[in-house]
Parts: sequence; C-alpha cells; structure tokens
Amino acid sequence: MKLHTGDLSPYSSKVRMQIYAKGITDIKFDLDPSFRQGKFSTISPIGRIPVLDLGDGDIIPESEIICEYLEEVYPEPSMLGVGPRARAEVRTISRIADIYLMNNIFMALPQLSRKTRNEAIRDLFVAQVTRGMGALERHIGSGDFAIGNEMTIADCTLVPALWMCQNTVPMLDAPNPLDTTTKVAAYWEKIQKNEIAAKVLAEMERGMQARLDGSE
Ligand SMILES: N[C@@H](CCC(=O)N[C@@H](CS)C(=O)NCC(=O)O)C(=O)O
Repeated sequence: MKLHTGDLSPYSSKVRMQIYAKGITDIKFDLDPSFRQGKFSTISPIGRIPVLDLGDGDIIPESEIICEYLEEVYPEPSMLGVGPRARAEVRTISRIADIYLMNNIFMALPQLSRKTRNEAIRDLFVAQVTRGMGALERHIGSGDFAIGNEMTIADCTLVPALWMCQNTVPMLDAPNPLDTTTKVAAYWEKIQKNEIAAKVLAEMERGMQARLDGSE
C-alpha cells in the first residue's frame, strides 16, 4: 500500500501518526508531483490528500475513512478506545478536531495576507474555531491522552489540529483559541512530549519550513 501524503498536511499527519503508533511498516509514503501540479484529481476524485493507494487504481480518500480502514486491516493495537462509550468519545473528539477546528482554520487561511484580508471573514471563522475549542474543552480527558490511557485516533486528529491552531491563528492577528482553554492547553503541553506525536510535529515543522523556503 502507498499513502499519498505531505509533511505539512494536517489530515495526512493524522494518518501518519496512526501508522507510527500502530507500528505499521509496509505502507510507503509518497507525495505525487501531480498533487502539486493540481492534477491529483486523476488519482482521487476528491483531489485532496491523504489518499491510500491499495494498488491497481484502487484508492481510499479522506483521513477518517483511511484511519478506520487501517483499524480493520491492522486491528492491533486498537486505537479506537476500549468499549462502546469510550469509542464514541474518541470519534466525537476526532470529529470536533476535523470539522470544527481544522475545517474552520483552513477556511480562515486565505485571510493571512494583511493586504487583502477581510476581517469579517477572519473573525467569522476564528469565532467558529473558538467555539469548537470550547466543545473540545468539555469532551477531552485529563490524562496524558485525549481519552483513556492509550493513544487513540482522537490524539492522531487532535495533535495536527492543535499544531495548526497554534501556528496559524496568531498569524491572522487574532487571539489564539487555545488560550481560552485549560484542559486542552494542559493536554497540548503534555502530548507534545510523546515520542510519536513529536515525530509527526517535527514533520509538520519541516513542511512549514519547506513552504516558507519556497521549496515545496
Ligand atoms: N476531509 C479531508 C480533507 C483533506 C484536505 O483538505 N487536504 C488538503 C491538504 S491538508 C488538500 O489536499 N488540499 C488541496 C486542495 O484543497 O485542493 C480529509 O479528512 O482527508
């Protein structure tokens, strides 16, 4: 199998984090040049990364679907949580991070340039991120991981989303929604010291550097 991925892509980082945590070694990573050339829709109709290539043109798009597929193909160690209630909570946190944090952060990013910024649009999306952060504050656990005592898919979605929040929202000259939280801020402080999270965060930093250098 091959994962079409990118260092800076938070959705791809989520899948890579799951792959590292599960110790999967037979998935290759690839950033197809056609993605950068805007021709990626020939590989995946949705035209976005990550995409899991199973071979012979058989592909699975969407980070959440790929993560669920990998859980079925590589069930051990499970990263879905222990028991139905914990699994529902893991999926809730993953959904908050995807839909209410990451999606709104992406929608705000076109307002990064001060010259062309529409402050009303920036404020609309940052307010939605702050609202999502408020929901996360109420759902997240108080231990080392988002839910329970082991790393789950919730951590895989949350770590790249919190990195995005930390590294992009202040560049919009807006208050950082992380600063409105207590439990999420404590989690963020702790999880960055986790070896697997740190590996993915280092890749995202590398991707950001490449973007700033113009080499990607
Ligand atoms: N819902 C998708 C979002 C994927 C996504 O937006 N990926 C970005 C990179 S992080 C992308 O491919 N953007 C290219 C584009 O929008 O054309 C998922 O969870 O995989």
